[in-house]
Amino acid sequence: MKCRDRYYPRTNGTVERLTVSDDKVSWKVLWDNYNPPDFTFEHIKKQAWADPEIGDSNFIPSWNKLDGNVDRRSHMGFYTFWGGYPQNPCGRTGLRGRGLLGRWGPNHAADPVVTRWKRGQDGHQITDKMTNKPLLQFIGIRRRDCGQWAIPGGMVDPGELVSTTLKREFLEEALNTLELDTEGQENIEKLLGDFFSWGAEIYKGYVDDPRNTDNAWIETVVYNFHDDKGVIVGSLPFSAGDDAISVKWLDVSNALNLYASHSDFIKLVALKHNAHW
Ligand code: RP5
Ligand code: MG
Ligand code: MG
Repeated sequence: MKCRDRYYPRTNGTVERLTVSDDKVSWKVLWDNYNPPDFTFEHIKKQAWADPEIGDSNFIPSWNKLDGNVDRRSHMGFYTFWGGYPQNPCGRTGLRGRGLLGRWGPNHAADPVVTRWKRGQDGHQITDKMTNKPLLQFIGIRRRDCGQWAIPGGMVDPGELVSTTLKREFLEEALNTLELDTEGQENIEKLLGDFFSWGAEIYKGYVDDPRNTDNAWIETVVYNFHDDKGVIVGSLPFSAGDDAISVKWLDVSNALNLYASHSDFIKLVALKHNAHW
């Protein structure tokens, strides 16, 4: 859905996707003259961390495999090819190329969902009046690129363990550790202790991200780190950093309208805790 919006993100309406109706999303539905525009940002092509163009003589990727340090496997199973280009496992998006994404095929991300129970002044848990279920809260950030609220996630660096990415992105975006001196960073490590060692996997797979194209897409691993008593997370000095411009506790409910498919991930977290949604 979100990668079939008319305009590609950050192009000021200059890059328009071909309209793909719901019934034509699947590659299994024949569309003989399907010929969407081809777009990759010039600055992406120049990045050392990004893939070269397909057909470049120096670029001999091992598709669907761990390619050196670069994980080109998909959580969705084996992806197929058309004309030498990987095909988005969820179907047509109306745009070829990589857009804003660095890799052809899957671009791996990780999303840490840090939660606590919503409590009143006196510390008692707050329950929703309609569903009679306790209210959960999670740390959300406002994205610098589009202004939408989101989970403080980010891309997995080549060779990086997903467990490292989950903690690193949370620290960078919700605790602004990139701007802290050693003392500040050590203080946060002390407050956190082993908090990030006790996560639960919530989801693994495709993300409906507006940056996706027919040939490049984001996949993620979502982990929930829950602080049942709220003492650890209650002591953290939250401050937005890196690609986040604000950070705050957001109440978990179906009124959330988050970036990409992040609301779906939060719903899974709510179900896991039998919290209000
Ligand atoms: C998302 O893009 C993923 O779920 C993750 O939150 C994010 C990673 O991209 P950046 O935040 O690094 O732009 O949809
Ligand atoms: Mg980041
Ligand atoms: Mg991010």
